[in-house]
Formats: sequence, structure tokens, C-alpha cells
Amino acid sequence: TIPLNFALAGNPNCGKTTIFNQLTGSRQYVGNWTGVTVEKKEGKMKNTNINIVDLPGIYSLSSTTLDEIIARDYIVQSRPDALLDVIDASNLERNLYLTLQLLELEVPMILILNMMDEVEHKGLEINIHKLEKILGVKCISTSVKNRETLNKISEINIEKIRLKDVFGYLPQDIRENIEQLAESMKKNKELTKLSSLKWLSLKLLENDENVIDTFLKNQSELLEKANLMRYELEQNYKKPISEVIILARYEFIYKIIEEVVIKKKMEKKESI
Ligand code: GDP
Ligand code: K
Ligand code: MG
Repeated sequence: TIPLNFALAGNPNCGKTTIFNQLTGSRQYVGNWTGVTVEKKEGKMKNTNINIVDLPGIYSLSSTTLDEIIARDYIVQSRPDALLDVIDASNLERNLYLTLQLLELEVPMILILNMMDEVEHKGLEINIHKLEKILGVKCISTSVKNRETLNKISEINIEKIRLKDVFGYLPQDIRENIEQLAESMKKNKELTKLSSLKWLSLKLLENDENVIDTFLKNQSELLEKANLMRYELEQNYKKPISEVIILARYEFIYKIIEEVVIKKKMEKKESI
């Protein structure tokens, strides 16, 4: 069978390395990311033909740290067959913030809800089935108490993963602009090699200078078009589009948490 390439992504301290070690055992190779002295760990998943790259732990894809840029560029340019997004399920608010941004890269995703022991400890339960439906991704829950569930990863047919509209949480006018920009990128052979034209369009609207510098240099026509769109949107919202997007993301996350988190012990008031 053809080897598959998966990438492990997630916040720092969510248990990514623990899970990487569990999946790969001793079949690991440590090197460096090209051009920088940041450690790159790769491995082969036991009993499979799946290669796994452990990406640096990050909180966001906002291009402000080297780790974020390394993770972003790897996903966008190498287009792994799937992302294994590890989250600390006992901190959904913070962890889903990255998950939503990873989804926007339009790479098939499997969501690994780690630290389920902590969720239980907080007297909470997560409706996994509902979470799968809302996000449109397959979810696997695990914890230090049960790593057997991770075996399910190799059983998932990633070719059948169809992401739903990952920009669906954004206001209609921003979505329309994203689609228009993405449409005008379709004939550009350099850009269509990247994981997602819609993600690039979103970054253009946000005016992410690092993304523009890295992927959209010399695209003056596109940049002009996006600048005009951003100007018009900001006239309407009275604040930077990047801010509008962050707010929309959190609003969606609060809605998800409200839908999927069940409080088992009513007397204990802990949040997730
Ligand atoms: P990384 O920074 O994402 O690579 O996280 P690590 O794998 O280094 O784990 C961070 C910490 O969380 C370590 O102390 C782990 O032992 C701990 N940890 C990992 N998985 C779990 C889990 O399922 N439950 C609990 N309670 N702790 C965990
Ligand atoms: K921790
Ligand atoms: Mg680690």
C-alpha cells in the first residue's frame, strides 16, 4: 500500500508527544526543520504504512511565532493526507481555537480528544457524537487510562473524510469575499499547489503580512482586490477584519461547548 503522511498538531502540553510515542513506539527519527534549529520528530505508526510528523505545539496559526510558521508552512505546502489534531479535552475553549484554524487549511482531520480523565475529574462529559456532527470530523477520545482507542486511527478511511463548510461560522459577507478571492486564484498554478485557496483568501482579508510575504508576493492584482474588499468590510464592521474573525471563532466555540459539554455533578461549578 502507498504510504500515508499524517501530521500531529495541537497546543503545547495537550499530550502530543505522549500520543506520538504511543503511536510510533521506538520507530522515531529526530532531526531539524529545514533552516532552523527547531526539533522535528518523525515516526512510523505501528503496524501501518503511515508516517507521522510531530509538529511544534502552537496556540494559533496567526504567523507570530516561529513554531506557528513551521506548523503552518508544513501543512500548507506538504499537504499531509490527514491532520491528527490532539486537544486537551478538559480545556475545550482554548484548544478548539486552534482546531477551527486547522480546519480552515482544508486538510482531512481526525480529532483526538486527550485528557478525558481530566474531563471526568471535572465532573463533565463530552457528547462526542454531537461534536463530530458539528465539526464534521471523526473524533477519538483517549486518556492516560486508555490508549487502546488510538488503534482506531489506522482503521479510518481518510479518503472518505469530507470536511463540511469549515468557514461556515463566519459572517455571510466575509464568506462571500473569501469565495470570490479563492475563485480568482484558481488559475494560478503556484497557489493551487497549496492546501487551501479559501484559507489563503481568509488570510488576505485579515491582512496577515507573513502569509502575504510567504505565499502571495507579486500577486499585486489579488492584493489590490483584497485591500478593497477589506476596506469595504471594515467600513461596515468599524473594526479590523482579523478581530471580527476572532470574535466569530469564539462565538462558535461557545456554541459548541454549550452543545456538547454535559455537567454530571451539578453541585460542582467547574468550567471547561
Ligand atoms: P505535548 O507538549 O503536547 O507534547 O504534551 P506531552 O505529551 O509532553 O504531555 C504534557 C503533560 O501531560 C505530561 O506531563 C503528560 O504526562 C501529561 N498527559 C498526557 N496525556 C495525558 C492524559 O491523558 N491525562 C493526563 N492527566 N495527563 C496527560
Ligand atoms: K499539563
Ligand atoms: Mg511535545
